[in-house]
Amino acid sequence: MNALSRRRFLKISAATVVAAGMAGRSSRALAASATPSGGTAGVRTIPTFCDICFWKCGAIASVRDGQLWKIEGNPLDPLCQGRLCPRGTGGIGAHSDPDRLRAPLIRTHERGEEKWQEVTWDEALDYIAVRMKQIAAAHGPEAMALFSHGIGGTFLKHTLKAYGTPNMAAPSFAQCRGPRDVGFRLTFGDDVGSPERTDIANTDCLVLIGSHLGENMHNTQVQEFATAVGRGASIIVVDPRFSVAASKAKFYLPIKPGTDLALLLAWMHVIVTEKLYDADYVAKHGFGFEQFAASLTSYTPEWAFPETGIDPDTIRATAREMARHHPATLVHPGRHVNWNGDDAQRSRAIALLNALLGSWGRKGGFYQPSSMDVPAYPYPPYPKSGRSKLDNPDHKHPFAHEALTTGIRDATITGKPYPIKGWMVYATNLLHALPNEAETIRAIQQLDLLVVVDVIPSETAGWADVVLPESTYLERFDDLNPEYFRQPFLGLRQPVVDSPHDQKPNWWIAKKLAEKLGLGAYYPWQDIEEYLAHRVTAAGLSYPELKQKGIILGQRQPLYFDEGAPAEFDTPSGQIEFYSLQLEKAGFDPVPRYTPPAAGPAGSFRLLFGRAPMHSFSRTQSNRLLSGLMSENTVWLNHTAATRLGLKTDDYVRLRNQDGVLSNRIKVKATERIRPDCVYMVHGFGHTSRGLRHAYGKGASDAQLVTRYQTDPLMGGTGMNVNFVTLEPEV
Ligand SMILES: Nc1nc2c(c(=O)[nH]1)N[C@H]1C(S)=C(S)[C@@H](COP(=O)(O)OP(=O)(O)OC[C@H]3O[C@@H](n4cnc5c(=O)[nH]c(N)nc54)[C@H](O)[C@@H]3O)O[C@H]1N2
Ligand SMILES: Nc1nc2c(c(=O)[nH]1)N[C@H]1C(S)=C(S)[C@@H](COP(=O)(O)OP(=O)(O)OC[C@H]3O[C@@H](n4cnc5c(=O)[nH]c(N)nc54)[C@H](O)[C@@H]3O)O[C@H]1N2
Ligand code: SF4
Ligand SMILES: [Mo]
Repeated sequence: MNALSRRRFLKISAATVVAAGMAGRSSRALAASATPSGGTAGVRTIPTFCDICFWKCGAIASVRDGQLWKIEGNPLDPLCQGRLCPRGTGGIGAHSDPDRLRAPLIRTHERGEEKWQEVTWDEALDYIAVRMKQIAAAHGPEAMALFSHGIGGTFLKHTLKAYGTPNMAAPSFAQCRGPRDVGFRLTFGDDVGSPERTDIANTDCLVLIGSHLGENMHNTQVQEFATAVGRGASIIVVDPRFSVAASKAKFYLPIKPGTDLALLLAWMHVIVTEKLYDADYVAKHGFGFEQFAASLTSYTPEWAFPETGIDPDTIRATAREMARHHPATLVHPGRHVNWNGDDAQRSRAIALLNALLGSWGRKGGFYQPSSMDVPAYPYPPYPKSGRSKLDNPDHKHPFAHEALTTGIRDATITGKPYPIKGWMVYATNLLHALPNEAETIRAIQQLDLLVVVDVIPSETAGWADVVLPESTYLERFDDLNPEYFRQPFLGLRQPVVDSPHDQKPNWWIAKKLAEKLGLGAYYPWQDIEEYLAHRVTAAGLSYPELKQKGIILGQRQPLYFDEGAPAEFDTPSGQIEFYSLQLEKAGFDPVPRYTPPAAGPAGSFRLLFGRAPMHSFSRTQSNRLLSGLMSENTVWLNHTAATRLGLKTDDYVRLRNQDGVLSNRIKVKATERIRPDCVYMVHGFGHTSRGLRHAYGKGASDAQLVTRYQTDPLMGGTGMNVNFVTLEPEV
């Protein structure tokens, strides 16, 4: 871990212990799976895995005298190697959050007024089942959609498939990693996965384009980044903002936002014209190299300079630096890559640059992950739907291989290609995750039924007809996690403490709802442990062992081509497609082509956003331990621009976007660490839900300002870095 995040890590560890010690909540520890820890009297330790983000680090929770005490990394876990990130360490604050949802709620007033009455689980699930049956009778079961994010959605997906709808989507595709997966698939025939197959630990040259590791706290990657820095790897960071990662870089390129494709093309121009690429690798595995090379002719560093703001010498020097270290050069594919709407082609350019460097399938580049073979539970077959999913009508975005949240939202608004009348929303805060809040609310107003399953009263819950309070990850079992990774392993989430109120786990909710819908046959198991034990045993493994250790390791497979990993590419040509036959056939550019980003109104700043190490999206601002480390976000503004506007650090402003939307008040951070043409804020703040008593009104929401988005023609992702703001002093 790098020095900065390490310090933060230690800081939060201390804060956690103190605060947890003071919490005094009377949660009863679950003894069932506990293993006595070595020596500390009254302490039980229970292995599980974290859910403060979707990385799923193996964790060991300690319960002291019946109270949840602390949570640490499971040393057996290959993902976290015994260390959680600050958010994971502070995860116990999710259990003790006084603003948690406590009981099922049914709406009593207008949608959005946040007025409900507490009901029993039976009443809530009856209410939902009756309406779901009405929707199926009037419009067909396809008129129900599920939005879910994370492993906890598995059982609700099962119930909704059994009910007969194919319409289910997560924001992690169209609002996050979709373009990257498409760009890499088109090129290598496979995507980079999650956790990404990036061999950061072994790289000699790491290129980060926006990926702000150290603020983006995906644990494995941050640890491996620290290892790479410690080994003296050359780091190249491209970011309009001097990120934590930039502070570790040999080359920092403060690029003009939205122009990365120009830089990538110029880099490839240099590598091709100077013949610095891995010629053997390209000859052996590449398809269409000649056409690709010819397409780069005009993309000189001199051409890229006015586009990107990066001078030609730096472009050449960084291209040569990458080539010098190849194939152990890793141009990181990024994760949240929905920026400008040309994102799949930009991601494809990143894939192509890696292909030139020969890094796919090579040590220090991209390894071949594997997973353990854990058979699915033998459920009855789902009913066949007469109608296909409606998020991408006529395959308008031909390369969308996962469902589009925003496509379901569009169909809900228009009623086409067929009506959507009910939404079930699990562990996603759509009002913070999808661009253009007003469109989401318009869609919600078309519904006959909106059910939100959450742990806290999120903004989306504020619009629901029924709110179902879930047990947190520390209080429940979830589905098994047979992870795809360098080292295959199987992880188990299991309860550490009881839920403090009338909260229930997702599997229970999904099963009971299925029973009320007359779909009980889809849940032949009585209890989740029966299900889990069945699957683990079917995989030839021991469930008691998994409960005791939390992790079972699998057989490590060859990671690189020269170790015997198969050099196979699932593309039409069976090779790495420098020239994409699929894109050509679908009428798109077979090799990436640059179009400059549209400029904003005069005097405005492009709005950029990202992560802070101690928060996850919009889900942790209520967590008292994590909000203690950062209770509101700030807007980063270039120092010169701040002086021109008469603003200084800690002044409050409001941001107004190009469509007149005005944000909550937010503090200025005047800094040299950002270009003068953009501002930056951490995503997830500016909560407007009154039930979030602690987080309410603290900081501003980037999501509210993202009224515009640019849709990626290839795959329907929503580029959200296309909004512009001005700053208004708060008097
Ligand atoms: N403007 C803007 N939009 C974005 C992004 C951005 O940076 N800016 N980021 C994009 C990215 S990369 C992603 S991946 C998506 C993420 O989008 P989401 O997954 O929707 O992220 P969150 O906003 O954290 O919403 C998660 C919700 O799950 C709830 N939750 C937490 N734990 C549990 C649990 O155990 N059970 C249940 N039932 N609910 C739980 C939280 O309280 C919260 O309401 O957003 C995307 N959208
Ligand atoms: N602590 C924490 N860590 C997280 C998460 C979290 O919620 N909290 N969420 C996880 C998830 S789901 C995701 S998807 C990732 C997201 O994290 P990443 O994929 O690493 O990053 P992004 O959110 O795409 O980008 C943010 C960075 O891109 C820069 N940037 C903005 N515009 C441009 C541009 O035009 N060009 C370039 N080169 N850079 C630009 C910003 O200044 C910022 O540094 O983080 C993951 N890790
Ligand atoms: S990266 Fe952090 S928050 Fe995410 S699962 Fe791992 S420890 Fe938890
Ligand atoms: Mo994401």
